[in-house]
Amino acid sequence: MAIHNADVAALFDEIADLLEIEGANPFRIRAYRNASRTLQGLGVDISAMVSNKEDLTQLPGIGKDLAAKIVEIVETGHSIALDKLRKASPPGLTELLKIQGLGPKRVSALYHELDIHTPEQLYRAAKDKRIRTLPGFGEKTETRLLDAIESHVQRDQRLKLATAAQYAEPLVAYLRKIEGVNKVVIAGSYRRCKETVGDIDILVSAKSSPPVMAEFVVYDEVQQVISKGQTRATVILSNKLQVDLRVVTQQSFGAALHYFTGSKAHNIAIRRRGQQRGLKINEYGVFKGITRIAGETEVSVYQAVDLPYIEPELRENRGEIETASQGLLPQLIELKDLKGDLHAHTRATDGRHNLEEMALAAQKSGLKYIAITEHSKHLTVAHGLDQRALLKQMEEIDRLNSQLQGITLLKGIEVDILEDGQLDLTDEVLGKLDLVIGAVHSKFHLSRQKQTQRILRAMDHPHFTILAHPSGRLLQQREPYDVDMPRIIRHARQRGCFLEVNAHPERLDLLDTYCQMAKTEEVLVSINSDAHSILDFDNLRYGIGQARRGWLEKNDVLNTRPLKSLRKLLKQTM
Ligand code: DGT
Ligand code: CA
Ligand code: CA
Repeated sequence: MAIHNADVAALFDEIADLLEIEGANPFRIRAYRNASRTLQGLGVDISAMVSNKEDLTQLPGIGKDLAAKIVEIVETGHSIALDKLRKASPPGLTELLKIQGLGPKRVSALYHELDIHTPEQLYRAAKDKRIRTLPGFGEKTETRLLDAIESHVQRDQRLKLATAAQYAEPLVAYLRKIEGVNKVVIAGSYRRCKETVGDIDILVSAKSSPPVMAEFVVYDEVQQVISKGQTRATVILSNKLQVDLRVVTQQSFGAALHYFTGSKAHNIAIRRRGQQRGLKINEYGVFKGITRIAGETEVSVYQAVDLPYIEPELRENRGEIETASQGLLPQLIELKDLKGDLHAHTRATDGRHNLEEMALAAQKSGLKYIAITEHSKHLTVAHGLDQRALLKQMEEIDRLNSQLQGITLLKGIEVDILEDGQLDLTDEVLGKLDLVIGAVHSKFHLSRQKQTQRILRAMDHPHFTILAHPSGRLLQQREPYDVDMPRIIRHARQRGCFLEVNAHPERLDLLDTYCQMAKTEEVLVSINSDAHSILDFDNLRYGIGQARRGWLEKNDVLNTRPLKSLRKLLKQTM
């Protein structure tokens, strides 16, 4: 079975986790984490690189030792170093790390002091009020942990969209090569660009279905065949991802695509609309009595119920059908509409590449400008910049801008919003920048009122431009902090500042429904990669998906503006 980038990354993460619980050298731990990040963002297949004998040390953060470990994992499926670490600790210990609020230090304390190494043991200990006795835990932490364990246990097996894509895209390419296959399209929540997907639904139109079925179930990654019929099959891939495949005829393709794209709520509403017109709609077509009147294309299905085509990202039955019937659907933003990226890091803090490398990579992705927005000094884990280091970087940017052609670097900062709403750098230096992104990176557990006030106060700062990842959630890892988002959106409007749609696959933050609210309030959003490496500009597509789910158009997005208009808009905030 082929080893994917994500598989190697997961093993490296596990090594880093175990080393950290063990209390190993922080630099060693960091090296594994960096390597994992490189692999997760890598656009090329690491297995292919290994079999082509390419030099892996070319990759950011991969030295000789890690390169050898990658080769070992790709060739054997495991790592001896990891096996050793696993042996030295009870199984399941790393499972505890997935519980919100538990880092390696705390897991280490729980394990060494209370011999806790499973979520169940942790739950019992918290119920028995034993956790609070540990130094550094306390009663509050104990209560918080109880909630966290509960949501951990309930968490389902959904995959992040970008992770699913790593598996789905090669499978689609494989299916396209089968003889007699016309079209292969992924439907379901994947096509609607939901941030996580439960399974993958693939539709194929082909001359004949048996060869497709036969080839599908022998795909290299298939671990288990759940069912296999004449025209449909379900399998589980090696990463536990379920894939449903259906082969349909050309004349039903549109109807099937519509049906299996969903959402279910949207389908039901469309079917009802059909019934009102005396039509029956199912995955085979649109029927008047026994006559098929539409179904070859999705457009024909919508036409049959007097609607224009509705984009998949809108199909959640959140008002799109009514809006479509009034002819008022938005013209959704597309990736090519982005002219720049306003959030990127370099090696000066926790990024992997230098200014010039980032600028050239952005240009290669079709962008005209990028803002360099390093962390500020308060964020010590990321080596945040102080005033002096920032001023020095600004000089470098000036120098580079005078050399670069066709791409412009903007001077920015991702400045920490401190607990009291102050920003982590002085007005004097912030005033010299092109833009100031404010971000919450600490004190996630303030009360709703305090958290909201903290952010509102930061936004009132004279130099504040964009609120980074406004909810602070990390998909499947950290819930959004408790904050009055409608109030923040309204405040952004009054204040004339902007909100970020952070495109990182783990963030996708602003949330889709709040994108919609920002649009209604006429607050522009900025779709930003938050790039920490030259590979991360690829993530912009997930930000676009998120924005499309939030009904956003080109004009609703700050960084679709050409540089000159952008500068004007930025000036207005400062
Ligand atoms: P997921 O997989 O949980 O992320 O979400 P979906 O939307 O991909 O759901 P899934 O895979 O269960 O089904 C794919 C599509 O098939 C779904 O979006 C709509 C359609 N579908 C499934 N079951 C029903 C149903 O009972 N009625 C209707 N009208 N459509 C259905
Ligand atoms: Ca699905
Ligand atoms: Ca499905």
